[in-house]
Amino acid sequence: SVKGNDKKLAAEAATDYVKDGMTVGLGSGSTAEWMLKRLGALVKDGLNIKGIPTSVKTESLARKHGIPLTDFSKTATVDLAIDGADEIDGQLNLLKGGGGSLVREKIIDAAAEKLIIIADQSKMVQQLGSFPLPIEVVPFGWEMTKKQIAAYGAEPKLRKEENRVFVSDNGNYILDCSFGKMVNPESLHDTLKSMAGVVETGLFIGMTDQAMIGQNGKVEMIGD
Ligand code: DER
Repeated sequence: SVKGNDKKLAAEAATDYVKDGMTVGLGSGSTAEWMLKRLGALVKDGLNIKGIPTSVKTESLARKHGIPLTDFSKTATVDLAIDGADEIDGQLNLLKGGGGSLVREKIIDAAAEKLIIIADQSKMVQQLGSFPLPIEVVPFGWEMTKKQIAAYGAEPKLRKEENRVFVSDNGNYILDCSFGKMVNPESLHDTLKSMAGVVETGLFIGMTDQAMIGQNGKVEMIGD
């Protein structure tokens, strides 16, 4: 219960940065769900925003909470994105994708003027990589892509959901790759991203402006 509360506190602290008239990138995951709930209440109280969801699941939750939605055919700017993470290091580099939404998350988070990450203390790490790195790959030739990635020391595992291969919102597969602690996550991302068949990795390097970290009933803000 305390843990859940810390996620809720972090999410609500981030929503303080949502101003009238904003287009807001809506993140995915359990911490982001607290953000959606809070934004729904603020919209009900008259806050005028439009959300761009980072997953089909977030889209349906946003609709449930009455948050008006838009998309990139209607808007060229995202004023603020609020998203979760699986790991956050001291430079606010992230490992994301535990929920399988990393491709749309990265498109929206990268487009945002400002990116605020919300999490509890359990996500803070010295070095990224203890959590398996999710890599989205094209289904065609995924076994070959897996082999290429394995050559870099990971054991890529095809993500399954209830014994069926997990298919992302974009119709792709996800390989969860245990690289272990990463000395240089940026160069690892660049190497992986250049491989044929790789759509995106869960390494979000140099993208985060601020993090709201909940711990023991308090929220610490990291970043500018
Ligand atoms: O997949 C992701 O990157 C999501 O942001 C998610 O992993 C965040 O985790 P949470 O459910 O603990 O917020």
